[in-house]
Amino acid sequence: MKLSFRWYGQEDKVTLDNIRQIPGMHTIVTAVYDVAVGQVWSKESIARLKQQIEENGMHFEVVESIPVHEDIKLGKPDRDLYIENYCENIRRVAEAGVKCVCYNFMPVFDWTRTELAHPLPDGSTTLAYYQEQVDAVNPLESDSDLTLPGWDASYSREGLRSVVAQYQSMTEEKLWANLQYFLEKVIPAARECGINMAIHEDDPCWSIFGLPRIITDEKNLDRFLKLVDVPNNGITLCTGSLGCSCRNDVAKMAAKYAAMGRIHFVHMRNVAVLPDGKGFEERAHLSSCGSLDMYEIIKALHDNGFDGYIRPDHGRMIWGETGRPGYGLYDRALGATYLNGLWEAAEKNKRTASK
Ligand code: DNO
Repeated sequence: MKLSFRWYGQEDKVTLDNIRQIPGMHTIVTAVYDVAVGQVWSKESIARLKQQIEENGMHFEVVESIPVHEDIKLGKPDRDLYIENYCENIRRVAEAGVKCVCYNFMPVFDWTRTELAHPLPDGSTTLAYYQEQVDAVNPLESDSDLTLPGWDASYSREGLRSVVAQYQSMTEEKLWANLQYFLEKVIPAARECGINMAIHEDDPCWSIFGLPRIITDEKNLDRFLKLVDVPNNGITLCTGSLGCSCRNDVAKMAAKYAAMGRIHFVHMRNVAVLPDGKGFEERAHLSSCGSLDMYEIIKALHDNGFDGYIRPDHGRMIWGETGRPGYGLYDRALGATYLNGLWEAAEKNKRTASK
């Protein structure tokens, strides 16, 4: 595995100087952030990222994300233009040495939480999702300024309402068809320049605000991989996105999709699933802090030949750190060292077992 860390560019309070001191750090995961969704990234911006990262002794091999324009997900007539721009971005990042591109196909809202600084008993704060708070919001009617992390902040209140309204007649099957249309154009372009595409599961992995969500469980991931059945059409296994539903056996999925060679990127984090569908709280990475068995997941990846990129996902805020929710330095760095430890254990365990 290649250990990686997400960095939001020059504006990020967490610096490349900080990140390079985390043991075993290989790859920086980032993107061009100053271009509107659907537009082509300038070669200069991509080259600048590469240079900054390499000057700090790390590699620029993963992009998270090249976002998918809503008109592609909605299947609107101008989607071909946006898909062509998408393919051009793939070619441009490949030229700079990128090997893997993470993206998602969630209508309108990316990852959604209802509390950004939920206090935990040890004095840290974390991200949480309480279903009843989500159920109380109707983006079509709400007159509050809805902004939560992960949401595209460029929407005005009216803009958000209007894009949500366009999905009112969208069924899951229609969204599948639009995803297939996108993949049939994008995957051949990615293959040509050696990029592995890695779709991120929907977070949380169920419908919110009445919008369809389809990248949610094993059955749907099986269906997704068959849409274009080549290795470049793969997944980002996000343990927290899948693991917030008890229906998903994340270790089993890790084993299965790693053995198929279809996991190109892994987001590792732990969640505490609340009883009776009440939601979930994000927790420290350590298995005993949440509902997921992180060792079993890493072991499943390792023993099934996973050799892609892995990054610690969201961290809590600890030691008084302030910053981008989920993306501070300290708790993610603790997560990274824990992942190093789990991987070393899985490796040595397998070696001992085969002696
Ligand atoms: C959240 C992230 C997601 C992810 C996108 C991929 O922390 O994991 O925002 O980057 O869904 O497109």
